[in-house]
Amino acid sequence: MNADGGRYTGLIERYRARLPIAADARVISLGEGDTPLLRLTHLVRDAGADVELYVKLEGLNPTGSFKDRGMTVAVTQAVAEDSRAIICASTGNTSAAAAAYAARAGIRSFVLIPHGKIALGKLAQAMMHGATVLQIRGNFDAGMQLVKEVAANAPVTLVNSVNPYRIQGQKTAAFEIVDALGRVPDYHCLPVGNAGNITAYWIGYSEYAGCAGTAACRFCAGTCPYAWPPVTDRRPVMCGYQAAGAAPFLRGEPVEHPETVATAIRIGNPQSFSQAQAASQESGGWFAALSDDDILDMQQRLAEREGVFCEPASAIAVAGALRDIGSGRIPAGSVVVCTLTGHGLKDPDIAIQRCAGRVLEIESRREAVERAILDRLR
Ligand code: AN7
Repeated sequence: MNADGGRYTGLIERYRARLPIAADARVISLGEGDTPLLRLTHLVRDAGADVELYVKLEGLNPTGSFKDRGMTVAVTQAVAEDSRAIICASTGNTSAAAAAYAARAGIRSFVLIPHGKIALGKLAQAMMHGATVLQIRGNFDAGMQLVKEVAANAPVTLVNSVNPYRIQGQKTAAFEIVDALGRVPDYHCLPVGNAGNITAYWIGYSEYAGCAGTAACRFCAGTCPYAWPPVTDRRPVMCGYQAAGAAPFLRGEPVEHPETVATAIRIGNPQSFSQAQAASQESGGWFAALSDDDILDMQQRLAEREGVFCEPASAIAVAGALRDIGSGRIPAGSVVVCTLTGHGLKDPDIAIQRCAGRVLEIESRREAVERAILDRLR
């Protein structure tokens, strides 16, 4: 037992041997990782499907999204390099995580966000944690271009997923899934925006399959130092889902004006495009697109039928998985994991709009309350 009495202290400590963090580094952590892997029952039964379907609840990370996994490693490394400030462009979640981990580290954060297209909860987080919030008259892709140029000149560390330490942290979600299931899932389904996460999962699964550090590893071609004996000999098929209005992977090229209600994945020019394409091909997987209606329907069904409240961008993974299960593309008997990337409370506006009319205005009298109950239970 260590000085912390063995309590969980974050993913760097848990997976330290597989992460590029110096032994004497000051670890910047908020206790991220170790998120639940929940089995869905009602939605599977509703669909008449014969699969084991799990959701990885990444919205239960400290800032409410999977971005914390990458940020703990990226900010730990930035501090180890004596960086005094970090910068990112973001559709919201990266900025929330960057702001929080910078606060924890005692350094400055600068975040570029697209005008008017960021969920309220995410903006509140960046502001509350003391980030300098720069709202640009442009979209995420324009912001990404700007921060790459700025970080090349100014004394700030870029913490978008082009920073390889981000990807290293995010790969740990794949480890957790295999560790929790005691096996590799047959299919892994997730939303794809800037494409860092699908890249990270594939690296994590590949590492557990003993591919990393070998010439066969498409990502490092044998240069990465984390050559481990395989934990398993299998890897899942990777299924990436995009909003129909922001689907560069289906077009095969960048989309100039991406639009979707799922603002988190309103991205037209993904920075990890080629890595994600390689992961998809190598795994025998595919990309598919869903409409905004499909996304919002599934967000609501997850909330109503399973008690799981995720943000719209996250629901796309389950919408896509169930559609592909229904068509047989994902065969019966499969073990399927979907990543629910962010918490539903991030975007209260969308949820409240969606549920308009669900609040009953009644008089402040016992009879009125009782009538409302009896009406509903009839
Ligand atoms: C909830 O915060 O890009 O394909 O700037 O917030 O790894 O980009 C967010 C992305 C999925 C897509 N789900 O992941 C940002 C940002 C949620 C997200 C994605 C994002 P990537």
